[in-house]
Amino acid sequence: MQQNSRGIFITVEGVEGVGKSTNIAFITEKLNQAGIAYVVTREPGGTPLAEDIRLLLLQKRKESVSESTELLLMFAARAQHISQVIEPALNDGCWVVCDRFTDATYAYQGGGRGIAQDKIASLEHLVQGTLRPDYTVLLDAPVELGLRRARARAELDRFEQETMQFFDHVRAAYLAMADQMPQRYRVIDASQTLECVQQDISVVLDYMISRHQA
Ligand code: Z5A
Repeated sequence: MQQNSRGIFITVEGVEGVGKSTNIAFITEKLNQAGIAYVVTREPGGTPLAEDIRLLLLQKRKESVSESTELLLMFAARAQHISQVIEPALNDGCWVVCDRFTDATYAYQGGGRGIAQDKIASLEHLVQGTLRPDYTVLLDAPVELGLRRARARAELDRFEQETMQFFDHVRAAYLAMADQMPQRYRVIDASQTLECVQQDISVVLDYMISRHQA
């Protein structure tokens, strides 16, 4: 279906292994059924250059990575992703479904690494201007559960090697953002069976679709 007005920007967030990739596939299936044009993408990444930066960020290395380097690389990838993928798609009237976005920076670099929120906010302003997600689906589950699922699956990347305390701070930062921005956030209990998680996501998506396709 051809869309005329600006598209809707949906981000999916949560700690590792909570089911972001699995449920993004479900979300896009629902958008297909509703005849909505969409782009599905991810961060860090989403363009060839930003995917190169992703590799730099996730690779395990002997050299320790400074917090500022990590923060700036996240926003460098994001700047490219916004200009090449997100803004053009939204301007074309497509919905954008993004696996993580700037709230991941507040959660991981802010909550996890302890970088001050105002530093992150100044880069957010520089790179994004007024661009913010319309909706954020937070898949929330106890950290141990997500990590168990993620670790059963593949070799650990640089982030996945962090301590439980780090991930507890990440989860707490996400839940704090959900409390502060109830209009944007939809929190789903990701510790349920996949069927129940997807029933909850369906309710949220039906609301978005009815609100924006009316
Ligand atoms: N990062 C950052 O620090 N700052 C930033 O600004 C950004 C990112 C943007 C890469 O992210 C890293 O970048 C990430 C944060 C950092 N750190 N880490 N680690 P990523 O999103 O690519 O990586 P990830 O979070 O590790 O994603 P993941 O491991 O692919 O997890 P997921 O997508 O949430 O889960 P999944 O693959 O859909 O599911 C995991 C398994 O659980 C799989 O086998 C499923 O079949 C299973 N599953 C899912 N749901 C269920 C339910 N409900 N029941 C049972 N089993 C389930």
